[in-house]
Amino acid sequence: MTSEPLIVERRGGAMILTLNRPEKLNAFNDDMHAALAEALSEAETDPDIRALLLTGAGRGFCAGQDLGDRDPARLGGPPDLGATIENQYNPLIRRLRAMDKPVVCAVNGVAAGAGANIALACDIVIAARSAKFIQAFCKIGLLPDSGGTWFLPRLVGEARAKGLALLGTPLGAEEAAQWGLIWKAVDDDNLMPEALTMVEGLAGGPSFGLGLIKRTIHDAAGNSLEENLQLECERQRRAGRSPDYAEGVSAFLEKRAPRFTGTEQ
Ligand code: LHQ
Repeated sequence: MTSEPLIVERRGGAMILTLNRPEKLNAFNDDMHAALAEALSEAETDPDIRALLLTGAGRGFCAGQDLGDRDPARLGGPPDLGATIENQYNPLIRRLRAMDKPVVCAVNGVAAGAGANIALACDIVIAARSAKFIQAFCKIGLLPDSGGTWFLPRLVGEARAKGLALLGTPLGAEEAAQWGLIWKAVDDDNLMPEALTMVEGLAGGPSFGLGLIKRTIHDAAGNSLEENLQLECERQRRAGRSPDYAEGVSAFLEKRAPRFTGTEQ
């Protein structure tokens, strides 16, 4: 019997995506890629979805590509890994980054290869203390993909990026948080409660403003200070016209909880 490679659930304004091939530590096959792409399309276009949570079923988060499906011996020759990257992994990373809605990643266990870098492409990474991040590519003659060569040096600096990528040394969640690779490590039992509270909070937040925060921080990676000062100015002008700004200020002054709608107008 085959089960769904991705479990999609909604909790209020949050979409919860659970990679679901636990017997393979949620390694990606074509079906899982297709299911995730479909769910992300739905999240992009449905205004009722205002935040996402990505996690894994079982003891692992994701072990990257299912190597059984890209085995030169089984395939009778070398597969075109470039095609896999171009058609599956790169579009996934682009979508996670371009999504105007915050994406939380709850790393529940080992995150290896592309699995580690898909986590890093999410906006907030919270990991179980027992989880490990492994740039496993160097063990099989590959280089970090799914944005790894871009994310790693930006998050932890070139020295640590090279150590992780050239040695493939597993990095525990606690150290990953200390290094600034992820937001935080939590006790295993607290992972899902904390991640769900976080994503539900984000889903009830001022979504237009949250989208601008994400986009403007991303833009900063390729901009000068002057360029980002300009962007901040333009986008703050728009944010300041949103109903959520008015509501946020009223709620603050009236000492009550805000009720955000998430819209620009
Ligand atoms: C797996 C996998 C896996 C299949 C565990 N595939 N079965 C992009 C484009 C195209 C092609 C190439 O790649 C890429 C990007 C990439 O992601 S390349 C990197 C691919 N990933 C890896 O190299 C990691 C491979 N896995 C491991 O090194 C270990 O499984 C880790 C360190 C993640 C976990 O070790 P353990 O906790 O000791 O678990 P295990 O090794 O016993 O795995 C459990 C099962 O999952 C096992 O199956 P079995 O039938 O023996 O119980 C593994 O074969 C299977 N599995 N990863 N990527």
